[in-house]
Amino acid sequence: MNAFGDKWTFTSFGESHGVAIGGVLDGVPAGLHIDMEMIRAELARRAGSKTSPQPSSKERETGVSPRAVREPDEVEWLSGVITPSLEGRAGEGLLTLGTPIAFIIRNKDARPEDYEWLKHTYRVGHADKVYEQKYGIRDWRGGGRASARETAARVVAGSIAKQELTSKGVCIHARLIQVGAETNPAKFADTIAAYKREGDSIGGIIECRITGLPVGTGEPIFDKLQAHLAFAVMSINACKGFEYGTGFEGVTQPGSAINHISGGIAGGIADGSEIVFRCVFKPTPTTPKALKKLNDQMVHVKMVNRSDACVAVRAVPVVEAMAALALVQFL
Ligand code: EPS
Repeated sequence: MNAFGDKWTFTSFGESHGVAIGGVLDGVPAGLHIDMEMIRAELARRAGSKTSPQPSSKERETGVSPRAVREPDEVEWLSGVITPSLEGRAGEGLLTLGTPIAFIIRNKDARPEDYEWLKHTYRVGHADKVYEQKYGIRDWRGGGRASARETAARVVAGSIAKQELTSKGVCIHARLIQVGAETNPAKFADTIAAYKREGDSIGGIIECRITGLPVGTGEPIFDKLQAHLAFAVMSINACKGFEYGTGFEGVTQPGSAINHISGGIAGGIADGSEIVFRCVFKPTPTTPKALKKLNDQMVHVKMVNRSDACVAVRAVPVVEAMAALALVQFL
């Protein structure tokens, strides 16, 4: 389904080349202050830049989707918030009303015509085919509902959740720790650029660290904290694996060497230490190389340049957003 969470319920909607993508966030208490600058900064990170909505030339070279760069990602608030001045209060940002918060982000750089030739052709490793098999119909314009564009709505909702968690002393911080086989962050950009030059893509691993979560957060047996984090993170497009604590690599170590590593969670309950989880993102299936196989004439060159060479780069704030949406349910 398209809704996440039972206390703070986030519903995501919209297709990549439709009018807009957006969300409804219900269950947010009244009177919270929303820092708009923080939301803008998170959206800019998601679009490929840490500091501004316009990625640097270096970032652009190294495989960030040019469409994501061009999309202004301006949030239009439809309900659930008012400006502090309407309440006779000073300050920037918005105040929550306790009613459903609805917002949209218009798709400004939608170019469905670039995708027309994929109407009846399915990309290998993409969701196109199963969407059509399941529903008998699909929005073939870009990635449709399965496009990473949808993650912008998650970042807006997640940022609100993150602000609430921060006010309670909970900090969530994710970073890219591996690109392909490369683990030196200084070499990530060049590694991605090399795959991009080949018309190819590469996967990546993100590590997320959470501090300040009260001991006891998490509800055994079926609502274990790690199960909720995994459910949230694995719902992100292209995410193929989740591990925490000793993870998969722990299998090669004797218990005496690794039993002290809890990953911040024991028995599904936060133990008060830092929570550390990792997740892996596969290489983007929409690449010039893959599309050339589908269309030898390559008449639709424009479209092939629209995807990321390493989607894990832009997934970092999305992982934080989904972790925040998972954790805020426990407050
Ligand atoms: C993406 C492919 C392109 C990207 C998109 C991520 O979208 P589409 O094929 O749907 O036009 O531009 O990124 C964004 C537009 C964004 O805002 O993140 C993909 O393959 O996931």
